[in-house]
Amino acid sequence: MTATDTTARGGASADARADVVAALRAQTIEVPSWAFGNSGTRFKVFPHAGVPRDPYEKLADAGQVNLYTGIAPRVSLHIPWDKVEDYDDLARHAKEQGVSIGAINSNLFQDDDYMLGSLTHASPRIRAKAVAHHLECIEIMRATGSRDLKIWLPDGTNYPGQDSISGRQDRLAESLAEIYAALGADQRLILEYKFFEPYTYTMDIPDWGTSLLHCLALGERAMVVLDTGHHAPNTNIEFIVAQLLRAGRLGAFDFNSRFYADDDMMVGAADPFQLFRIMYEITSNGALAADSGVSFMLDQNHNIEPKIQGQIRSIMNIQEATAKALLVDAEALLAAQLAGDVLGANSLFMDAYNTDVRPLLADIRAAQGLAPDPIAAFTASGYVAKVAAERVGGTQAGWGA
Ligand code: PSV
Ligand code: MN
Ligand code: MN
Repeated sequence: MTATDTTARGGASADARADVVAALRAQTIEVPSWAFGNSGTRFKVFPHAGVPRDPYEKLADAGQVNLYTGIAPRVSLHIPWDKVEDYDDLARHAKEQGVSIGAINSNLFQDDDYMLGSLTHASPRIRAKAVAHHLECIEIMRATGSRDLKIWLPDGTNYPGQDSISGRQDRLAESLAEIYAALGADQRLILEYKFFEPYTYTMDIPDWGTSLLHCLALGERAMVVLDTGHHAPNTNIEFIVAQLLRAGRLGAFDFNSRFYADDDMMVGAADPFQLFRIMYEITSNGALAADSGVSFMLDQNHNIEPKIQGQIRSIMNIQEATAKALLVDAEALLAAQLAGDVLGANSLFMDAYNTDVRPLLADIRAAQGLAPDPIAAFTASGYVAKVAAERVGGTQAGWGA
């Protein structure tokens, strides 16, 4: 099968096949700077040779992911982990590596002051400190050309009665409004939710509904971030995707996969069928295009697998799920749905999912001058051995830095 002569979608016209190829070629995925540093569980962090010592080296590694996949042109930063003296210079360096700066992530989870909350804290002093951190992040966005301020709020409570649930929501709404007011006209606030952890009784933004309500109150440049690892088991994530798209408020994905909790494993590793179902909601609702406003980001921590290859694998998994979703025969599916043909509709869906799209993607890469197998090509390049020699003796940047 070739990119121009795919038989994956039986009976599909040459035009439809060309559309699939064009959509895949236009897809982009953002990688997180923190995926390149050492990270682990609370039990052990396994060190990897050649791990970046500063944000510059993280961007160099991210540049490799883009070089071999051709679809990872942006890198999310995390402040203060990626703090530097000169952000114009960092943005210039990113450009030299073939990438640009994506979302700026704030950090509200590593400061002693935030034990009982940050943007929701009962103390006006501590809320003001948390708001000021975001104003600093917005300055960094201006210097680096970043569009999105990403907030994951770790606030919550551990015990019933510990604090007022609604009082905390009021304080959160006020803090968010101050941050939103500081954004430029071309900047967005993207707001993540997570059902538990670090707190166990309540989280202040536990679900997409809470995030959406805050976004609606803030204004049209406030959007929800859906982290695929932040849901209770068996949650129908594609349903949430469809709802947020209907509301025009799906701002971004944090892609990863989970077996038990917020595992941050490679996306598509635990449940490739779920990833396909999610991507089908995206492709069938016209949300894949760059101008859809949905940013496709990875949020992963590679503990035992090599980091750059781990990012490449995740990107390939998303590409495969996207290709399969694009191969669903929309016309035939609609006809089956309208006719009440339950089994026929499901078969059409499963036919697309069960298609081996790897040859199609290899052909698309070859047509772009990329190696058909990006992981093999990257591994053969010797980059890891080269940076391991150059970066000897440093301490890694990132978590805890
Ligand atoms: C913590 O749960 C978390 O994994 C969130 O998903 C954030 O997006 C990420 O860390 C980076 O702050
Ligand atoms: Mn996340
Ligand atoms: Mn998470």
